[in-house]
Amino acid sequence: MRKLTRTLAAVLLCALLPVQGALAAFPDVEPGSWYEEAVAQMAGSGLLTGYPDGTFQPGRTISAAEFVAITARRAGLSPVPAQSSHWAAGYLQAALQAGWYDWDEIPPTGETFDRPIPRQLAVKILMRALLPGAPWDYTAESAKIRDFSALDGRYYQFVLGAYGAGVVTGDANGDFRPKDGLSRAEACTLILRAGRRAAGTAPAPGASPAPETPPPAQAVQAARGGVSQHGWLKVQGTQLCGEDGAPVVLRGMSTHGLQWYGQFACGQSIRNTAGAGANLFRVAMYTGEGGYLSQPGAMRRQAIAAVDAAIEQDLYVILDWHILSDGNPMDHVTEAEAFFGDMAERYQDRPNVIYEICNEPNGGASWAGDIKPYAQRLVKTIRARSPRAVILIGSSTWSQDIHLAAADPVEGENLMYTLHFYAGTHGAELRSRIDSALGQGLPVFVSEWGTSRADGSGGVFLEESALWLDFLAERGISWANWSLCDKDETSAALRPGTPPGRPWTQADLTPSGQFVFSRFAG
Ligand code: IDC
Repeated sequence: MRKLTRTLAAVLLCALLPVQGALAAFPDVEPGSWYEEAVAQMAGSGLLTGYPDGTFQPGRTISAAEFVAITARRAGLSPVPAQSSHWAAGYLQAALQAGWYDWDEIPPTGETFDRPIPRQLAVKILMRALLPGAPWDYTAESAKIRDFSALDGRYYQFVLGAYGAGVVTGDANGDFRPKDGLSRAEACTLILRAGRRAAGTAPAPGASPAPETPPPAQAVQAARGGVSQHGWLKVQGTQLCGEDGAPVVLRGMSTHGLQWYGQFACGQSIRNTAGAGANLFRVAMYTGEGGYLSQPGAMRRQAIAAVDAAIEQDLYVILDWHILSDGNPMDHVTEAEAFFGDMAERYQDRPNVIYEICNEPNGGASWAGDIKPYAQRLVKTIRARSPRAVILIGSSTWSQDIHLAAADPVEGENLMYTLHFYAGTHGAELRSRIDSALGQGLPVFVSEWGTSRADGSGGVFLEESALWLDFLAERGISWANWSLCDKDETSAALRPGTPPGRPWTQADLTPSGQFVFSRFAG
């Protein structure tokens, strides 16, 4: 076995080491093929050669060891002493030390050195080695990758950066196939392109002339799972499903208060959110704090404009009666009935619209005495105009008391119950409350959550947020994140001063925004 390993190592070493005269055409490299130039260049620079029998084997899958060794040579990284006797161990150790990849991705113990390197990892290594710090634009680039949802989150920035730099273009179907292997021909092409970009001999696509003005606004359809795909939603058991009965998970952004940050609740901002992969938008219409109760006409107009803009982007859209300082929904039940009656009539033919009838009851509002009777009235009002729409119902303690709703739910179809959490404040206890509620048959919808503490600030708590989102993903629970605005608070997705009216780049997003936008796909 050991001998065999040595022989194999010798063959592979031979396949990689520069050999004089390697420029001679390989019999199996088709003249005029898409990879011919890359192979010739790479072989000509002595970065790799053919096999001892004179072939190059362009279609053969490249191993982790081969890819790292070639990239290291291209980047001028010398091998360092390593424990394993594998032929490429010195290169792999040097690359690991240089931070091109993490220990778990190619363990230095060697068992995966000779396995195919997944494309997403190859791109990470390439970008770290040759184009570190390349900018990445989530909105622009993720839309180009048809199978973006198959990509693991830890590779987003590298793959998006590689697309932005023109290093990767995707296959004929627009797929990246992040977990597939890479042929030797493909590897040569990628390494050559990245090397040229690093040397400044290849312009970044779209880099010249530098756009002085933002690109024109373009309609972007929801990247995945919008209304055109799923149609009228229906609740089956505890799961939200599409018209065809298949489970659907909605993920997207909530606005901040329309009365303060309405500029992020229209046109381009909604388009940017859809373009980043969201299929949900929540329109938070505060009732108190200068909201609907003090200026019903203006707030109604703004809410309608936001809903219409979301519909245009193929998004599902939650119309949220955002009670907060006014903690008991019964206090303004008449206004709520009038508003939702009007809206349910207006949007009765629109499968997009979801009605959230009371954001967060709090204070003295009780489930049995106030919230449930309120919900029964509102469900009746909405159902009379829009019989199929999904209706979201809050609970006491800022929509955390779903156990009370689970024990005594409202009668009717297509009703879901909201659970709100803030990752810096709420954790395992609320999660287990969700599991109990689901176990009792209560459909749960996280119509608001934040990466911050419950006051909208503090942190940012991304690890806790990731735990939460994984938990929700495992259970097929939909969510909207608080909030799409540029307020100087950690829960805000945009940096202060970000213009609402142009496409955003990664640099416009706060750490919270970057994290949340990267999780629309799951
Ligand atoms: C917060 C905003 C903050 C604003 C405050 C009061 O982030 O800028 O000053 O409301 O209007 C909720 C509410 C949501 C809160 C959010 C964070 O639904 O309106 O927004 N939060 O405190 N419930 C739990 C947390």
